[in-house]
Amino acid sequence: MIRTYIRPWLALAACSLMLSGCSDDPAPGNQGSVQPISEKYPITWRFALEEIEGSVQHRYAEAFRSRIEGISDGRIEVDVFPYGSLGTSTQLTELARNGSVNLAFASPGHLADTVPEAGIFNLHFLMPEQPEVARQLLEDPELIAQFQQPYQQTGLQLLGFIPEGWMAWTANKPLRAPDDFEGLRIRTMTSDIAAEAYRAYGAEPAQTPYSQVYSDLQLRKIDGQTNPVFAIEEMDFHEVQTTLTMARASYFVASIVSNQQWYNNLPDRERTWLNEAMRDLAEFAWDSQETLNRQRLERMMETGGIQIVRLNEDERERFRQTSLPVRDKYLEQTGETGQALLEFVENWPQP
Ligand code: 6CS
Repeated sequence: MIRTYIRPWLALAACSLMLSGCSDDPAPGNQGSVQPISEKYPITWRFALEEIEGSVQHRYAEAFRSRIEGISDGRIEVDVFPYGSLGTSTQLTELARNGSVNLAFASPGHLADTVPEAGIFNLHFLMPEQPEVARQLLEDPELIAQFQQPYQQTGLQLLGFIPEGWMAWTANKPLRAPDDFEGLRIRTMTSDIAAEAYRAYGAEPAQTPYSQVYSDLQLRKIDGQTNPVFAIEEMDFHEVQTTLTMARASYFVASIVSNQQWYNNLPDRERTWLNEAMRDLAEFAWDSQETLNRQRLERMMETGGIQIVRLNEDERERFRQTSLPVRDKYLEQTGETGQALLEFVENWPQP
């Protein structure tokens, strides 16, 4: 069934530019230094999401809100802004950089034009395949430390990586070999490296915001797109595509960022609460995306609107070989820092 939607996403820029005037709170970068501690609480942290309600990011943010309110005994409250209320991913990153929001999700698929090193998560056939191994890698303090300087150079503090599941490909045909991508207008996230990964297969990538994907598919301005299964279902992309191909080529990894100055100026105990809440939620984040991806796949299979194709190992190997030159492009953009990151990930011990 093809529905006609009036979607809220495109109204999203309006409030974003006014945001710093929308609240009585002091500007985030200034918090923590002026008032005596007893007078300043409760305070509100603003958390901006790149996804709609019910998504992996939304579930995480709601769990974070509840955890931090618990740890701080109600001193810290969290305002969650789902996608559609503030701006596109790129705009949310800008809001975090200028301090209008305290916390934001920043997906490397968009962020890599600003923080090229983050583009590593757009490379295919690089992440460990086993979830437990990938989890250990993403939570490794040394990995986070290696990313810290590139993020900080742009005014962002990297707080952690959140997994969102394997990226699946949707189109109006199965995508079993690189040849199937020849000339395919596939929507990718907006960074050049995200597009490059599909150009390597012969596709013609369209780098557009998330909010535009459904209508571009519906209007046949593009032929396909790529996202984790949960997102394909919740954004209704399966309604305007016939086939979902599961290649397990890349993993969707989102980063959580804050304004660096705000983070540095946090009173010690607030920084401790923040770090503690994120640590407490690491397991929740993995379980939650696994559950959501499984349930949403089941739901799409039950309704039968989209054909599911799983690539075999030979088919995956052809994609893997074709994808490898993109690593050189990543290195061209990132130099020694990227080289060190790539080696770190490539050499991560696998069972
Ligand atoms: O495709 C995108 O642009 C978006 N996809 C997901 C699953 N999360 C955020 C990102 O902006």
